[in-house]
Amino acid sequence: MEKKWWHHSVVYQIYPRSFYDSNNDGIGDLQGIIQKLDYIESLGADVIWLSPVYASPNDDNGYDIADYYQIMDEFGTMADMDELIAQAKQRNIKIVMDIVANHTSDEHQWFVEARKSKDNPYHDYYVWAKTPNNLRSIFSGSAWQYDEHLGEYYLHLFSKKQPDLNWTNPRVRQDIADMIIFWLEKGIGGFRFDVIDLIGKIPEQEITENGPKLHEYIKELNQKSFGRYDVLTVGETWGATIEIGEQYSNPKNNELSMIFQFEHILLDQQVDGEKWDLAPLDFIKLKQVLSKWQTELYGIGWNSLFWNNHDTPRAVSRFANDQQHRVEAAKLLATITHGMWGTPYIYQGEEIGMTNVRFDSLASYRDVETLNMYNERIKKGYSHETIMESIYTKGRDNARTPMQWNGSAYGGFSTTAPWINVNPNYETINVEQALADPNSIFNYYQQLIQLRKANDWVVYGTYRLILENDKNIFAYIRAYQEQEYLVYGNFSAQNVRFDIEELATVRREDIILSNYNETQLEQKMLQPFEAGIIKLV
Ligand code: TEU
Ligand code: CA
Repeated sequence: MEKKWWHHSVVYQIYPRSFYDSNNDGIGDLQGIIQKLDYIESLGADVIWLSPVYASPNDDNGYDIADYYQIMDEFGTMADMDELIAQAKQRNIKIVMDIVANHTSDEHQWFVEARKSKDNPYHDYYVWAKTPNNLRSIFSGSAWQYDEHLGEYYLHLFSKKQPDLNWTNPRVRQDIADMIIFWLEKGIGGFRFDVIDLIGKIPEQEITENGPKLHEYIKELNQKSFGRYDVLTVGETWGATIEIGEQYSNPKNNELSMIFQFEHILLDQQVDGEKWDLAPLDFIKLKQVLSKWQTELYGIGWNSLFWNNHDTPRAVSRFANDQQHRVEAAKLLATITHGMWGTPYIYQGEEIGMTNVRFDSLASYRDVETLNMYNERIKKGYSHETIMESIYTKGRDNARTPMQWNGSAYGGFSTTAPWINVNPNYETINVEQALADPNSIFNYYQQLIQLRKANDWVVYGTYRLILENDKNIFAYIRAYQEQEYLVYGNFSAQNVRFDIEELATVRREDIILSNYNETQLEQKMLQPFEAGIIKLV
C-alpha cells in the first residue's frame, strides 16, 4: 500500500461555537482557536477538523451554510481564518474543513433565487415536488416543505432551513468543486464531507442513502478538485457497510481517504427504532463490529477511529463510566481506539474526559434535532420524563457544552454566559487540572499519540481479536513484521480474570502503557476499567 501522511495522523475535532470565546460574547470563535493552538500541539494532534465556520443563520450551528466563501460573523473574518491556517501550519498542524454540500441554508443566495420562480436558473439547484411523498426528515416530520409562492414542495432531509441540493444538476456539482478548490488554494489539509452518502438520492423513489450515482459523483469531485492535492478526505457515511467502505476508501477508486462508519454508534438503540429509543449496549456485538472493520478493510482501504463527535453523547458516559471510574474509563476507551489500525479522531474535551450533561429544563437545550424530536414525541403522547431521558442519553447538546478550560466561572470558556450552559462539573473536570496532573487523561492521550507517531506497528500492524466471547474484556493483538503487541481493556467496574497464554511470559518492562500504576497481571487479574498495551514478542 502506498504510504500517506495521514496514515500517521491524529485528528482533533473542534466545534468552534463551543471551543474558546476570545472576545467574551459567549460564542467560541476563530481567534479563540488560534489562542489554543499550543494546547492542541502539546496534545500531539497534527490535524484539526473544524466543524463549519462559514456564514450561516445557525439553525443547525453552521451545518446550514448561507455562503461557502464567507466566515460566520460570530466566528470572525476571512483574515482570522487565514491567520488560523498560517498559525496552525507553523506548528505542523493541518486544517480540515467541513464541507456541507448535501444541502445549504434556505438563506443561501442559490435558494433565495431558486424560490423566485420555476424558471429561475437556480430553481433546479434544489429538489422540488408537486406532491410530497412519505420521506421523513432526520430532524422529525415530513421532509417536504410547501413553498406558497411556487405552489411546490422542497426537500429538506434535515431542518426546514436546510433545503437539499440537487446533485443530478451538473451546475451544482461544478459550483461545489469550484468552492472546494477555493479552500484548497488556501492551503487546507483536507475535508470532512458531511452526510456525503445522501448526495446520490432519488427522492421520488424515496431513496436517500447510497443512491446509484453516489460514487460517480464522488469520483467526479475527486477528479475535479481535491484529487489533485495531497489531502485527507473523510466522508460521513451513516449507512456504510464494509463493502461500501471499501468502495469509498480503496485508493484505486479515487474517491476518499477514509470514511466515518457508524455501525458501533447505532448499537445502543432499539432495532427499527430511532436513536432516541434506548437499548442497552451489547458489548460482544460492539467488539464484533469494530473488529470486522479492522480486519475486513485491512490492506484494501483505510479506517477512521472514533468513539464520539459533535452529534453523539460523550464517549466516557456512553461506553464506559463517568462517575467513580471516570478517569480510568476514559483512558480505557482511548487505549482501545488508539491501539487500532486507522486514523484516530479526538473530539474536543474527550482528552480531559468531559461527560454528558443533564439540564433540568428543556429550555436549556439548543439543538434543533433535540427540540424538534421533543415536540414530535410530546404530540405522539410520550411523557416528558421519557423524552428527557432520551435527551440525557443521546442528545447532541451533550457534546456541545463549552470546553472546560479551568475552574473559574463558565469553565474559563468565556467571561459572559455562553450560548449554551457549561456542564456544572467544570470545577473538577477541566484543562488546567489535567495539565497539572501527571496521571491525567490528557497525559495518557499524549502518550498514546506519541506511541503512534513513533511506531509503525500501531499504524500498519494487522489486527486480531482475542477473547471474542468475554463479556468484560476487549483485547486484541497487533502484529507487525516480527513483533506482536497486546492491547486490552476491562469494560467493567469489577476485577475480572484475564487468563491468556500470551501473558505467561510477560515481564514488567514489557508493559508499554497502563492506566493503573500497579497491575495484577501476574495474578491474571484486571482491575476496574484497567487497560494497557504490552509488547509480547
Ligand atoms: O450529521 C448527519 C446526521 O445524520 C446527524 O444529524 C445524525 O443523524 C444525528 O445527529 C445523530 O443523532 C451531519 C452533521 O454532523 C450534523 O451536525 C448535522 O446536523 C447534519 O449532518 C446536517 O448537516
Ligand atoms: Ca466570541
